[in-house]
Amino acid sequence: MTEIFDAIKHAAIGISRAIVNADTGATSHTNATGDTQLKLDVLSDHIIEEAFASVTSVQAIISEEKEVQTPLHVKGRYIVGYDPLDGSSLVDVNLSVGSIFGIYEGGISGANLKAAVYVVYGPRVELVIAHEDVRLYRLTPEGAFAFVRTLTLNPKGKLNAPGGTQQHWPAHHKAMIGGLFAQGYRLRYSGGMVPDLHQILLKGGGLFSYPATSDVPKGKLRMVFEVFPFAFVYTLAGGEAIDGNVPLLSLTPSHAHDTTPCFFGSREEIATVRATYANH
Ligand code: P6P
Repeated sequence: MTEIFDAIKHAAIGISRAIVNADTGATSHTNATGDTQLKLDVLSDHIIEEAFASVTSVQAIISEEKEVQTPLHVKGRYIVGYDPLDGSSLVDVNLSVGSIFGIYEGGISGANLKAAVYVVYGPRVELVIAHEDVRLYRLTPEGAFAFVRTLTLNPKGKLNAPGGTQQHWPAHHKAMIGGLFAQGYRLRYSGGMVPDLHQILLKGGGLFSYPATSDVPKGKLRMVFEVFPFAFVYTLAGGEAIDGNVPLLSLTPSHAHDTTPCFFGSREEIATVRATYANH
């Protein structure tokens, strides 16, 4: 697993440099989910693909930006699913973006996820590795990722990151989100999954939600590249991650680009979600 983490660190440094001056224009292509691909999406994907080329423990890599997986080493133990630059359209307005990685063994499903890594490209470049525990690293001026601290979620937090278009939220979801704000939760939502979930994790807890809505009835976020890795991180940090009813890590996609409604948070907030969705 160490050589996988080292490859991700190498790619993260390359992507952090590319973001600073890259052309953020659109290509004439769309990815498998129908999103318009930015030149920076393609460049980030290429940087990651190059970083994994010599990692013999990786059997294949599968990118959110590609329809099919790329075979690497036939005797490799792991398949790495990744979103090379999540929220890339936010670079244009100089907001934080991120890369997300899930390391799977024995097939791609929530139960087969063995480790997760994400990178936040913000005022600082930070990287979180979830394996035996959840560890925060920060890129130093010398170009190394220095360990900062382990991360855990309190049983109850203060932050609320409500995703999705409010006009399309189901009524019970709207009432639940309104109830949290009525209790004094602070709204923290940038439209970038990685910095939004990173903030809740580092600030002790709360709730990030992207529900099924009338315009995206199966949710927007992708199981393999985004949802499973963060479900792994939040669960290992002492929180929970569900689709409204069952643990997200109990799900198996029928297609690599499948999406799901998702709720990540501290235990008390997830209990509120479970109670809200129990009859819907
Ligand atoms: P909305 C970015 O495009 C992304 O995939 C995630 O990073 C983010 O959480 C979500 O979409 C934002 O979606 O519909 O709230 O703008």
